[in-house]
Amino acid sequence: MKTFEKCRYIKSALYEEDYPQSDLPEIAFIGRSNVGKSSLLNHLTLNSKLARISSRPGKTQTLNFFEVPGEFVFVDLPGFGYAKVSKKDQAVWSEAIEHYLNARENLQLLIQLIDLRHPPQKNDLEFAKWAVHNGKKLLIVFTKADKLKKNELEKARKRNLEILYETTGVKELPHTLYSIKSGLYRDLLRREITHVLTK
Ligand SMILES: Nc1nc2c(ncn2[C@@H]2O[C@H](COP(=O)(O)OP(=O)(O)OP(=O)(O)O)[C@@H](O)[C@H]2O)c(=O)[nH]1
Ligand SMILES: [Mg+2]
Repeated sequence: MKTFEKCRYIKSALYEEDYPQSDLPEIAFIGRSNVGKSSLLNHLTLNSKLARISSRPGKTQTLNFFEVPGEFVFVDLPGFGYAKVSKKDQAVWSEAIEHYLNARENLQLLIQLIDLRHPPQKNDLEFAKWAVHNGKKLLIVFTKADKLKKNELEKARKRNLEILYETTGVKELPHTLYSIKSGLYRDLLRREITHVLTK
């Protein structure tokens, strides 16, 4: 198992010339604003101070790079689809994300976060479709599982997978549930990531 706790902040960037010069495998967290990307990174690494989180959407405003020294790099991306951010900022962020996704050669895994409580939204689906059609390795993480009752979890997971299947045409997308309130989900996701990196 990789040593997730050693993860530390490297730098932030919007443009390619500012990306860290590293050829370690990279894993990027992507999804709508407020879905829990930065929280998940902190939970996964047992470091509540690593990435900044907020109950207000639009917190992460740059591509933020975090390294587990010598092993791999996590990239916490700004959220997409937050209407209250100015059109200009939205355009800068989506261009920055798009460029990163297309240009970064050491990007090995995309972890797409989707709120388990709601059906995937238009931009969630557009992204999943893009990733599948461009042959990217994609892992779907349904977040905030603690906000549903136990007997609602499976129903929500099935509904969301069904919608993703309709859009992407892929029947068995790798996926897992997550909640920052449970160590069980942390263990599962750590194992999944380690598995991808050692394949
Ligand atoms: N109950 C619950 N709340 C969560 C969970 N994950 C994140 N949150 C809350 O969701 C809010 C948003 O979390 P962030 O981690 O900042 O979300 P983000 O996706 O990084 O948002 P942006 O940076 O705006 O793109 C915070 O109030 C978190 O405490 C979870 O698993 N369970
Ligand atoms: Mg964030």
